[in-house]
Amino acid sequence: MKSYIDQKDGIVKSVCSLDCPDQCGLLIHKENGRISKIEGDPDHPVTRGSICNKVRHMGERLYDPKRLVYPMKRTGKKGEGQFERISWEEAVHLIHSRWKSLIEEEGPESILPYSFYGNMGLLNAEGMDRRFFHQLGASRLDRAICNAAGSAGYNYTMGGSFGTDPEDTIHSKLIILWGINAVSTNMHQMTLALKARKNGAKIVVIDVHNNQTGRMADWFIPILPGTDSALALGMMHILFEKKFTVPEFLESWTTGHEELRKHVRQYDPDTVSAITGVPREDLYQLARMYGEISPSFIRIGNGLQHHDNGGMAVRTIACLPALTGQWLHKGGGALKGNSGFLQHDEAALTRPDLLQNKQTRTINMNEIGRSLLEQDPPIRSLFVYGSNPAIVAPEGNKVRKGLLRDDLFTVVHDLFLTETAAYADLVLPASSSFENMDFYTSYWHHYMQLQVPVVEKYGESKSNVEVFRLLAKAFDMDPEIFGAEEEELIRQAVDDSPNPYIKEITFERLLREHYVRAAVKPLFPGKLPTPSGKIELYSEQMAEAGLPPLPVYTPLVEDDSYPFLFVPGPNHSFMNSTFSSSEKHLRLEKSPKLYLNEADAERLSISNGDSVRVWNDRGECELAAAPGPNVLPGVLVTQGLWADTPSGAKFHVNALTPDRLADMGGGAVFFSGRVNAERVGKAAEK
Ligand SMILES: Nc1nc2c(c(=O)[nH]1)N[C@H]1C(S)=C(S)[C@@H](COP(=O)(O)OP(=O)(O)OC[C@H]3O[C@@H](n4cnc5c(=O)[nH]c(N)nc54)[C@H](O)[C@@H]3O)O[C@H]1N2
Ligand SMILES: Nc1nc2c(c(=O)[nH]1)N[C@H]1C(S)=C(S)[C@@H](COP(=O)(O)OP(=O)(O)OC[C@H]3O[C@@H](n4cnc5c(=O)[nH]c(N)nc54)[C@H](O)[C@@H]3O)O[C@H]1N2
Ligand code: SF4
Ligand SMILES: [Mo]
Repeated sequence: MKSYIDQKDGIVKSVCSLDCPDQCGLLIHKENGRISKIEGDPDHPVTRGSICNKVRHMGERLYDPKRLVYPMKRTGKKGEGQFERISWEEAVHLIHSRWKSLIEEEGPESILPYSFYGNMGLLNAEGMDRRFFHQLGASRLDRAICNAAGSAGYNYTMGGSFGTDPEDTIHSKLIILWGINAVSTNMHQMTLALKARKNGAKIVVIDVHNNQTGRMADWFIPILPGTDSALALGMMHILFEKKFTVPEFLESWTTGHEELRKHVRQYDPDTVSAITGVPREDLYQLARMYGEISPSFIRIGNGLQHHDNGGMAVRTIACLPALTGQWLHKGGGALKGNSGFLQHDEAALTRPDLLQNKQTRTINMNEIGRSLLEQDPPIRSLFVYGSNPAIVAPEGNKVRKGLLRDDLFTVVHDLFLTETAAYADLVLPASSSFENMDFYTSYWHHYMQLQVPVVEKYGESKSNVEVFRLLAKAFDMDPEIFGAEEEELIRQAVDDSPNPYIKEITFERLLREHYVRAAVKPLFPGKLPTPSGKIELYSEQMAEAGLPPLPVYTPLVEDDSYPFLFVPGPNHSFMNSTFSSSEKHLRLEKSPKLYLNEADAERLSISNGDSVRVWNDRGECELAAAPGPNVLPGVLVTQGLWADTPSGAKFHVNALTPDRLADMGGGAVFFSGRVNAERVGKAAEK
């Protein structure tokens, strides 16, 4: 196996491990055995040498003096963050003995893994851990916090995570960035869109916030939160009425276009304008542009699906390209995610057979607070890795109350003493992705990438794979399955995968070529993995699942009568809560702002910079007001999942977000909560 660990100096090809669609190729500079610089790899076919500021400054995070170096056990009260050093041997012994008695007394389902994609490497994020917990028979986690609703909606329409090739989008003549803050969250899609614009394309942004991306658009269309499916249905109404549709495409490659044509008559421009806040003339103009310009490409973001009706919003938008036959044009179509193309052999890697058909319970991670407090029989132990639920999970106050339970044995494996780790009984230090071997599959572009270890593991840190290997050993699990080395695991997952798109990809090729492209062909002419093989404008599958078989608009749940919808999304300089305690990234981001419409600000006597308390029955936070025209009346927007600060600043936005589940996929509804707001302090005099 190729390793650069012994090499003291040099430049090594690498890959960004963060939960970001771009999955950039990196060059890691090494000096005296340490990473001295991180830059983009100009040889990467899509990301071509440019990377974001977050990762350019990643080095500071890797060598941050706050990084965890050894295992620790709690000495103070839960939540206080008081710990003392222990050995790995003791840590593994403590986990093993506690879990062994829990399994004997209450069964393995009393143990719950809780993880997400702090590191997108597949062995570490969803490899050895899955094997271990399957064999243990622990409760299962439904990892639905990110894109579950939208993926389910897109899949009903298109059969899987298959969309336009982003590299083709330079050929598009109309690019609609719909509910995605691409400048911050998918920067290379923005680069490609700007290239297309040089060739004459128009960029339209549809968002509830005229943010970094909206400001770069040729046309920014503000929309009321949770009303996107109504807008798409209004577009369909006009497309059918004005005969912008392409009957041959509808006939050959879709189901239910006749039903849809009749069905969308009810979504007339006046009705849709009243729902969405998009003026009637703008709706007509948008539909006309969409009907006339080809190729057109819709990049469907994650923001618009973090709503009660998020699955249907994505399902509805995903129908649009079929109406105008865009899938037949290079650069035309839509993209929610592309992970279907690079799908590895998941069963070979995660071994669901080890569950032995046991009907273990599944807990939705969006309900973690409620589950910790109310689940019966109770969760007695939580193993957290690659995620920071005390900051990122909805109903944050419930989450923290749950983590405070004295009878809950919590283990947190992370690079830092996160807010969640502060509640742990045991804290284990994690190695960074640059210290591990793993493979990566982008959910946006079509390249699979390999990470080989670049530097020694920091302190006594261990990768997720190593930790679960150790635990498996303590539990006497089969060494054939649990002793497998990283290289072997990658071969199992990739080399003989049944996915035809990656038939030619092997461990050897990854090692040699660094960036290996899936054998992607245009989707049409072709057969989709939907039941009909076509784009399902009418979906029998949805009817069977008790959902409306045709796209519809359903209003958000009115959970209370507070006057504002609260949209707390991610920010430019953090990656979810990652970097929210890094000094450099904090300096770049300064402090969280509350964007509100100037009319609302005036009514509430709120001026720029004033401290505003935002609250509902779930909790509160305090943010600095930024009134202006960038959001519609009745909407409050803030960006960033901020860390708990030593000063106790109230930045925990998820204290206010609901833990309801979306219409599909058990998805999260971070942006569908209602709140009130009041000024509590004046802006400091400048
Ligand atoms: N810099 C940075 N990059 C990131 C992340 C990060 O934290 N920071 N996080 C990563 C992760 S895990 C993900 S999932 C992606 C998320 O990245 P995106 O897909 O961009 O999703 P969000 O940023 O959550 O929301 C996108 C936009 O949706 C808007 N929005 C909210 N509600 C609605 C609505 O009802 N309708 C419409 N049309 N728009 C709405 C928000 O104002 C926001 O501008 O980014 C990834 N990349
Ligand atoms: N209000 C609001 N809340 C949101 C969102 C929002 O838009 N608004 N977005 C949601 C979305 S889309 C997502 S995806 C989630 C993301 O939420 P999380 O998945 O919790 O993401 P992070 O906050 O980045 O936390 C990742 C943690 O993993 C750790 N880590 C990194 N690499 C490794 C490793 O190799 N091993 C181990 N053991 N740990 C590692 C990092 O140090 C970090 O503490 O947040 C959700 N929460
Ligand atoms: S976070 Fe995204 S844009 Fe930044 S380096 Fe990683 S993959 Fe590239
Ligand atoms: Mo996400």
